[in-house]
This record gives sequence, structure tokens and C-alpha cells, in this order.
Amino acid sequence: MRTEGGVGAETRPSERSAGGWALEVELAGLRLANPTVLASGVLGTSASLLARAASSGAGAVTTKTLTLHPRRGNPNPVVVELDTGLLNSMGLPNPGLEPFLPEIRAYRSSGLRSPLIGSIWALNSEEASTMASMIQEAGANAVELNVSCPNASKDELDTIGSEQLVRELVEAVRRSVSVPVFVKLPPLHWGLTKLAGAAVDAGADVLVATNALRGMAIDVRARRPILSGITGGLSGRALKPVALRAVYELYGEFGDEIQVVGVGGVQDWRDAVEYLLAGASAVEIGTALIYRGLSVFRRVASGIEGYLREEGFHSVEEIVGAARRG
Ligand code: RRO
Repeated sequence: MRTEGGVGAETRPSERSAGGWALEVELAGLRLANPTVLASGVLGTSASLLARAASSGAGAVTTKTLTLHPRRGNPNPVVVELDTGLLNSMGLPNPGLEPFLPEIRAYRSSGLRSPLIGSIWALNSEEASTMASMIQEAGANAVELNVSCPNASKDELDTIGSEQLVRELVEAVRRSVSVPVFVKLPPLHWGLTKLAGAAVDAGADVLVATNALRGMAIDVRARRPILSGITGGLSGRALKPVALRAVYELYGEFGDEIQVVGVGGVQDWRDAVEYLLAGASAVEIGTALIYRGLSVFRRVASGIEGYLREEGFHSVEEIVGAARRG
């Protein structure tokens, strides 16, 4: 298990809560006041929304995924609410990296301490490298390379899942920045370890598991798919057991070399603790914000603290991967 930079040894007494239960975590050298992170895609579209998430208690915040050039995204309808979660076919809408950089600068000059993770998507090394340098230059504390958008076009999707491409993209980003490199993986079963292995070999610092599952919904009266993009990414409740399994597998395979972040269906402290026990060092929260609002960050964090206290632990790090140690 990864122990260097451990919270237990390095946390100053003043950073511990009165009862001695520290929520602070270290993620690839970044200090997070607690292990909750705003996931990419929700609220990460402006400095003010990123700042609202941080001031509501998010330990770190992630931008909406950016591409080098602007993308309109898909026409409506792009979201369907299901009883098991949310299906989206946004299609990477964003203004392009350059026009977004002032938002990153504004967030960084706000004085908020939650690190900012800049999410980028590229299909070749040159773009990945350019984008990573620009986003670091603007002040991002880490780069999250999204190699798993479920709503890319068919041709683009065909390239996702290629170990070779993941290796090239991660290498390009790694060469271009000094900040930590996160890689956001798809919820694949077959091939996940190989894809993650390519990212680890190429120099990734953190594996983020997982992006949304590809799915669809059909309107039985109209007799056609509801989403304009036909298929979409399923996030929320249904994703949790799938992403939890991915975290458990990745931690088992790579936990000695790299940290893992869990994402998918975290609504309350119990979900978050499951991810930590499976091997995640932090959890990203996205869909739950739509249903539970910004208070979810503080509620999840204080629930984790309550759990640590009740179970006799003194740091988050002590429980990371504990489900493997039995
Ligand atoms: O914008 C999207 O359609 C989108 C992205 Br980039 C992603 O990574 N995951 C997702 O569910 N939707």
C-alpha cells in the first residue's frame, strides 16, 4: 500500500479536529481538506461555480472537460432522469480551452484552498501536450486527462479503449507538465487493467474510476431513443457498484504504485466510505449535486469523520483499501 506522504505522520495537530480525527488527505502531493472532490461535468463550467463548490466544502474541484477547440455539444434532449441514475449525452460542450483559461485564473486568485483539477480531452498527443501546458500555466493544480467520454462521436469512440492511444496521451501530458496527472478511465471490465496499466507505465499519478457507463433510453410512444445522441453516459446510483468494483481491482493491481480516486453514485458518507475501503484515496461527487445540492460535500465529509470516530481510526488513510486487507 502507498504510504509515502501519509497524512497520519504529517498532519499538524492544528489540522486535526477536536476529537483527533483528521479528514485531510494527500493526493499526488496535493493537500485536500477532506476527501470529497467536485467531479468533472457538474458545476465546473465557471470560476464562480467552482468557487461555490469549494466554499461548500469540496476538498478539490474539477473543471468541465475542455477540448482545444470549442464544441457545441449535442442538441436537446441531452439528459434523461431514470430511476437508477442520470443518462446524459452532452457531447463535450465547452468554449474551448483558451476562452476558459480566465476562469481558471479567477478561481486560483480567489484564495480558496481546494486544489483545481483541469479536465482535458484530446485525441492526439500534440493536442494533449498543448492543452496540458496551457492549463498548468493558467494555474491548474493538476490535469485530469479524460480518456473515457461516453459521448464522443462514433469515430472518436473507436479510439477510446486503445492502450496505445492512452499511453501516447499520458506520455504527452506527463512530458508537458510538472503538476500531477490524473487519468479518468471508463467503467470497462475486460481490458480495464490493461488500459490503466498503460496509463501507469506512461507516468500517470492518479487513476480516476470511473466515467459514466454507456446506456440508452427509448420513448415507447414515440418509438425512438429519447436522447438526441441516441446513447448516453449513465451516472448516479446504477454506476456505483460498477465503479466500486473498478476501484477495488485497480487498487489491488496498482495500489503500490499509484493512488486511485472513486467516482460514481456517491450520495452519502456510506457510499464514500465504501470507495475508501475499496482503495480510493478520495471520491468525486457529481450527479448527487443535482438531487442533494451543494451541502452534499459537508454532509459526506462529516459522515466520514463520524465513521472514523466510531470505528476507532484517526485518519482517512488508515481505511484506504482496508476491504482488501480484511
Ligand atoms: O460532455 C459529455 O458528454 C460527457 C463527458 Br466529456 C464525460 O466525460 N462523461 C459524460 O458522462 N458526459
